[in-house]
Amino acid sequence: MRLITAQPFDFEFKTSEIALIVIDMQRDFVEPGGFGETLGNDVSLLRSIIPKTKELLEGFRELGLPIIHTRECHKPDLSDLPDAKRDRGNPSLRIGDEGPMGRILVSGEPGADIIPELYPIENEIVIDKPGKGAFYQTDLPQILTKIGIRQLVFAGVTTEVCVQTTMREANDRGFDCILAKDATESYFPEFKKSAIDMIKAQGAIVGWVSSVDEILDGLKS
Ligand code: TIU
Repeated sequence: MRLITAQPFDFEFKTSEIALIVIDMQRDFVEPGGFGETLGNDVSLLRSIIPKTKELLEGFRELGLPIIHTRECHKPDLSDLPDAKRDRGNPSLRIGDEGPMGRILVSGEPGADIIPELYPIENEIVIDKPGKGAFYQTDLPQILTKIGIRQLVFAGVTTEVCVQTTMREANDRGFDCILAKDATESYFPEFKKSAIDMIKAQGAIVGWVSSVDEILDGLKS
């Protein structure tokens, strides 16, 4: 039995069944002028996790374990963008509008791409998703089945929005999920803390929580 030290209790895993999923580390969320900032957020808060997320990514690369990156973005014709999502709230620019990094949250634009520090390399899977959850209107379920994955290590942004939504989708589909708490961040520190508390409560009702060092120690031991 192989173990990662975690909360609320150690996480059992099989090397052949575990993958890393890095959620939405896109310029639109972590750089000025993108979607995150149009919503009124201080995007600099999210940049603090880049070094630890890079360590996690490089650890998985060294071990030759599968890596999935997601990007929240929409088709250029916005046919996959519900009016309810485009019209919500009072952002300074809406999805599809032209911003300093191209059209906000549109596939193929510089802002929708993954930040250079964490850019995918050959053979890593990249999933474009129109929703907050990565299982909604994507090929992710079929891809995970095809490569035999049943356990997911989560990193990325934001903790209580796309990370938590995807963890809950995965949990309901029978995946064991573990969140790297120092490789995820929110625009709201109190929401990050609450999301982590919710995930691990009630005997890991959504999943486990651990650190990058503990995850890599467990995988390498
Ligand atoms: N706004 C916010 O916190 N997040 C998102 O809109 N998407 C993701 O979390 N990726």
